[in-house]
Amino acid sequence: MRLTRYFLPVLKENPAEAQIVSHRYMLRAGMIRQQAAGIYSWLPLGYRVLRRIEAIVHEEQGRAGHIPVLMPTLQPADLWRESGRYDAYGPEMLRLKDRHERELLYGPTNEEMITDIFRAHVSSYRDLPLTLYHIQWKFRDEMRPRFGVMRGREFLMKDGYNFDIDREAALHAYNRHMVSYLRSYERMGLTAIPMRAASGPIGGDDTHEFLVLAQTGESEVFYDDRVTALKLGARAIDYDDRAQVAAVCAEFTALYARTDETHDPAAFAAIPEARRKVGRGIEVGQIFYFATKYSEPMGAVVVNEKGERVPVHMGSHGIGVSRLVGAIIEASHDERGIVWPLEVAPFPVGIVNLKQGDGAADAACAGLYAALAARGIEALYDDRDERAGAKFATMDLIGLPWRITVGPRGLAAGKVELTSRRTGESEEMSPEAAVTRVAALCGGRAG
Ligand code: 5CA
Repeated sequence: MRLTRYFLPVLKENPAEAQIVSHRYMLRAGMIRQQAAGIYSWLPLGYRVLRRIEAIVHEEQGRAGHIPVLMPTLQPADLWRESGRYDAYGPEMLRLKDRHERELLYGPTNEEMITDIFRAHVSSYRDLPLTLYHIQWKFRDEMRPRFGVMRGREFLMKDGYNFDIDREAALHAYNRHMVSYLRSYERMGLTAIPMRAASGPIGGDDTHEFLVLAQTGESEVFYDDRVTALKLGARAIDYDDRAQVAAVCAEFTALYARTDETHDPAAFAAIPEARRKVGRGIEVGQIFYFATKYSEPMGAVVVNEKGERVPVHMGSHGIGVSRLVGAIIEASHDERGIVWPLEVAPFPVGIVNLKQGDGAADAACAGLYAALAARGIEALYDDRDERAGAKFATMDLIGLPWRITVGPRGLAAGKVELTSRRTGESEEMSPEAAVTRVAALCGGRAG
């Protein structure tokens, strides 16, 4: 993408309304625009990151055997009357009426609707296990929308729902979600710690939240420092292997890690003092097992092996897709701007032309751009007629992992400069070598 043909409305000044760094940088980097309290448009750069996060979530859910669907944002109120949540949900639910005075709501979550789909089409244990999910906009009329996309009113969520024959099968689904979530967050460059939590309006006793440690997080967290070192890494997971998946979950939940809602001061005090940590965290996901809370009142029943009609065991599992954009920035930035992890970066590499209009520099940049494209790498080429300082400031602000700098002086010696946004380290090399190196560095990343 050539910057002169793109839409990147960067702001020079710090927006007064932004209290935390991710909100500030998202506004300054032209990623979002607020349209009403807690409601945002996603501008091209922000939209790219959002799409990349979605793609990771889809891939990892696919690996776990979970099936994508798409349910609407508007839901009939009557479905929610069946579960008893229409009245229980309170003022967070946006309620509306259509021209026929039929009551609708803008979905804050989808337990009822997915249960309705299930009961209409599934009636035998032979069709289980089944896990369906979607990535769809939600609305919660939060009392205090704040921190940009972190606590929005309209926000993008991945929500998945498992249907299983009994508690054991449903707990395996719970564990599959935990592992696939850990893998998703790791791919986004995040350490997200599963912490035992409270279930709130979703229900059930078994629930974990996933927290990214950050000073600006809304939850107070208490944890054994060793939990922050756990990594899934490249280990192979067989999602059908109940024992293996359970063992991974046991490994990641054995050490003390809780939010203020479930904190147990006595258990915490038993951890050696040097490892006892109190901090703050951003909740980027939550998983629930709630047995038959929705299947019983809504009649989601299957015939089991013995020919008996039994309500299915369910759970629901959410990832805050739009919140993650802010959470990643909170976890990865410096005083000059965002530092995107490669997998979620809007572009993997930027090209800075230090002297636009110089024949050799223009030709070298065009050549680099084409050679990268031929290897499937889309660069953001800053071809504006701007001073070098302004171009560097923009690149630093938008945080692309790699920058290739091209100028007449370097080119006279056959060199361009490759710079890492994260370390600031630069190396001179030929344009061909820069292309090969960037291709190698971008390894697994598509696009
Ligand atoms: N039905 C369940 C699981 S699918 C559910 O709704 N869970 S939740 O309430 O925990 O939401 C899932 C995730 O959505 C949260 O972990 C959080 O990351 C994100 N989320 C919740 N509320 C907001 C909000 N107001 N703004 C941005 N993200 C939010």
